[in-house]
Amino acid sequence: MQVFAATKNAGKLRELRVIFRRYGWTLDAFEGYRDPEEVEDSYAGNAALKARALSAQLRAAGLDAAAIGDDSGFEVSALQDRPGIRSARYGTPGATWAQRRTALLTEFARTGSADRRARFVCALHLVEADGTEQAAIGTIEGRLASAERGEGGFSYDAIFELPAGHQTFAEVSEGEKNAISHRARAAEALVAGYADPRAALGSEATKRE
Ligand code: ITT
Repeated sequence: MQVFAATKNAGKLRELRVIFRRYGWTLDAFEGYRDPEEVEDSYAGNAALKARALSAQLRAAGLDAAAIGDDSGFEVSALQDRPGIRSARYGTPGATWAQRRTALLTEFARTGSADRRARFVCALHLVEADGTEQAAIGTIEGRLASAERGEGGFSYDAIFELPAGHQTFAEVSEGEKNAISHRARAAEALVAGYADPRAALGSEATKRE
């Protein structure tokens, strides 16, 4: 299936491409995608906003193709799960990613907490060419590292430590991350639901509640 990704984040796009290739889906960026304001208060809500916005833009451009939105975030338990859905906007506006990671480690240190539990969450939302919608969420639990480590990945990867092996997401290979990540888990659930029409009905019913 041909799918356009509603994202301006190159790291996400690269991972989504590799992950969905396993299921025979070809993902591409849409040149000129105009991202909506992320006004919802949930990952799922914002993923839906992105996918629906791109779907409308594809239709306006005369393209009969599916659109997928990804809204994700990094949650630290000792910070009441912040930065969470505001992960892309954490810290000083215009800060570099290295500065944001340092700011988050500093904020955590100030709490004095020994609870380093942290997780990544990814919500995916698919709008097919015929308007059918499908949604899924994936999570990976781990810990906030004491200092950033590793050169791979993007954004918060260098400060997220995996429970097994204690490597950060920036220290493992792309293949290893894409085998277990929040994004991979969300994709697996999305494709499973897509293949099962009863699951699609279930998610529609949930949306209406
Ligand atoms: P789009 O909305 O254009 O997709 P964005 O970067 O604004 O891009 P989000 O609103 O979903 O994306 O914000 C999620 C934030 O969490 C963003 O800063 C990401 O870089 C970060 N993030 C998401 N997945 C990540 C991952 O696998 N590793 C590291 N950081 C991640």
